[in-house]
Amino acid sequence: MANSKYEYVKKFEVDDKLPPHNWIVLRIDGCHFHRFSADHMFEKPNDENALNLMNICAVTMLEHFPDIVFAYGVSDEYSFILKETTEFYQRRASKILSLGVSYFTSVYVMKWKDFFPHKELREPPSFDGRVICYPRAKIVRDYLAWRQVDCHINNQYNTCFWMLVKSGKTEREAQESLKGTLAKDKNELLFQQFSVNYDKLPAMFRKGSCVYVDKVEETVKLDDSGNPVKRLRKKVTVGHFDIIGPKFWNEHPYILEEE
Ligand SMILES: Nc1nc2c(ncn2[C@@H]2O[C@H](COP(=O)(O)OP(=O)(O)O)[C@@H](O)[C@H]2O)c(=O)[nH]1
Ligand SMILES: [Mg+2]
Repeated sequence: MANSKYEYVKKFEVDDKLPPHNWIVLRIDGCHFHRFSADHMFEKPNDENALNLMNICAVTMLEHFPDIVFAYGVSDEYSFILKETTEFYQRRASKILSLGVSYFTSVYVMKWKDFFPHKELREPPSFDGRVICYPRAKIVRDYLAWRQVDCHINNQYNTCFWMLVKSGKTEREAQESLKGTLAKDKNELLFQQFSVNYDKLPAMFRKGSCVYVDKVEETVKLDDSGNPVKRLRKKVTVGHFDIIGPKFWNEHPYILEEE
């Protein structure tokens, strides 16, 4: 049967193609993870398994979607950078957003038991997401720096807060004693009261996690004279680097290379 009578409904659809030559950032964030993390008894302030689960989901994203060149994650959020020239789903925002969020969520559920073998997943985790376009790699770097500064500020605060609570203060008292303190005051508090050197805490907690495709040299075989035959292999890698300064980007110029 010809469907011409109904086909006009398609005209209501809006074009949501993202502008060309822009880097696309997809940021996902756990919904109500304050409650979710409490219900699943995540360790405070950082739960290593919960963070590693997020990281595995991000690695799987990079393996599945070839145009993601970098990802940065902290707490219950992850940002994925798609290269400026991507033609993934003709750059349609709703497709990129919905596919990215649903795929990430499915992997999170599938991998849950690998990270929490003794904890039942008691409610369906969900993530919200958004896409943002940036016309320059420089702005993408500033975006990532913004997320990492946030990671630092939150982690330093939460480390102090939970140390105080674990030492017997109420949550209100802990909050009161941290009011108006500067970064160096917090480091001092950790050192004086708890003998904790903030800089010695795990890098994953302090810096968040970076996921990217690294080019690693590997020996594939030995030639007839016994010399190694090497080739470059692409490997999705997780690291906890400073991405605010230039060092990481100078060492990996191909990640945000503009065409
Ligand atoms: N205990 C614990 N909680 C976490 C961890 N990661 C994230 N969370 C929780 O997730 C919340 C994430 O913040 P946000 O996205 O602003 O709040 P949401 O709306 O409740 O998801 C944090 O405030 C924590 O309560 C973790 O590793 N351990
Ligand atoms: Mg959240």
